[in-house]
Amino acid sequence: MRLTLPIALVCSALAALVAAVVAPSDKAPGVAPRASDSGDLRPLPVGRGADTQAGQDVEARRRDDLEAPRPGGTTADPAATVITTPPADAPPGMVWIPGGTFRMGNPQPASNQLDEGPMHLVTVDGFWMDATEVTNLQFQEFVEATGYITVAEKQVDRDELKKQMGEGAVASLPAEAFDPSSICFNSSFDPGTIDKSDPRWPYSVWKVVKGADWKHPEGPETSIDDRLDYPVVHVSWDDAVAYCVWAGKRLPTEAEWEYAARGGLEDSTYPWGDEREPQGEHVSNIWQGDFPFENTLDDGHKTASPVKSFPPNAYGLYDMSGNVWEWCHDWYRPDYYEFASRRNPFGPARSFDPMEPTIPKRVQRGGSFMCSDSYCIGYRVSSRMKGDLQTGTFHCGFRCVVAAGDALSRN
Ligand SMILES: [Ca+2]
Ligand SMILES: [Ca+2]
Repeated sequence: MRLTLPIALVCSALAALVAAVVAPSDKAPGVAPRASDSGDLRPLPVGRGADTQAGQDVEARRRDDLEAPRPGGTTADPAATVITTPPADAPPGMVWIPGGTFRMGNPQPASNQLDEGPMHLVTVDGFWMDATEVTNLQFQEFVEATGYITVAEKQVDRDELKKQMGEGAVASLPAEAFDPSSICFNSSFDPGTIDKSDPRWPYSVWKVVKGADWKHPEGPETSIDDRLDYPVVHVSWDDAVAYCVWAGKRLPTEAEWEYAARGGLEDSTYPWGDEREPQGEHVSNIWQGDFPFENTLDDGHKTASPVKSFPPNAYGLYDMSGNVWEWCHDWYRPDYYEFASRRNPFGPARSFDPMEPTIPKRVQRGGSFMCSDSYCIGYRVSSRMKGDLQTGTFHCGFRCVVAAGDALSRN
């Protein structure tokens, strides 16, 4: 099924939908409702008693119902020995993340960061993680081997759209609304139209670009010829998973991602510590200046940067803060931390974003070159973001993991 975001930006019916919600981030807006395997999207009556003695049995049953199926090679048993030693040599391009227990989340989330709480202890078993975001070169190898076509390269599925919008609305769309396209920054937005007191203002700074896809990251006139070591972008969650399957890997869980991003530091704000620019040095690719009006480019990069442009964290992971957002395995729910398993959590069984409740979303982490302190601060290790799983954008990519248990089960 083809994403419908381009339609959202050209169809008045979807524009009304978009206008009804707020995305407090640098993220492009979500899209129309659509069929999904996410199932029931209603909010769940989740309590806060998961860590209390009372109601433990109820909570255990609730978790069985609410959490996603656990893959082979991982355990939810809190008594199981934590895997800290790699059972084999690291796969090429990956680094070992020794298992352990950490405090996940934000101890004092701001009012627009409430999904980062409650902070809670999580134990993850060891795994290998790609040292960098998946690059254009790596994705090119996948496409050449499989003939895979990403969502941004496909025509919009008219029949699918009818299910979401109704026949009349689809019939009124111009033919070009179905052309392959993806989402980029609208650098020609009119500053005079930006009213930051209006929560819908971020929608002014995005645009649908016909011909934008992973091979044309900023539109059809651009290419990856000189960007093979840049992170691949304009990939949907499904596209990322297809790559992972081909590579014999999977997407990291949200817990694995945050544990790895922290680099063994306790309660730090960033992968390297608590100062965003230690000793005045820029150590990540984000946005400097007043977003979206001015990017002062103090870190040297207007959009994406080659992977490894900045120092790695203590685990040897690059760009865990900034450059491009990274898809995670988990469905997104703002209340997931309230009922998540404490051992190898694998995400909720269903997606629910109160801001766009009809759109199934997966977690994204780490922020991007579009994140600034004047609006989105998604580059913190505890920051949570969510994206329509069928929408790619010019500032979201991914990296993969291989769990120790997964590797052992294959041997
Ligand atoms: Ca930058
Ligand atoms: Ca990143």
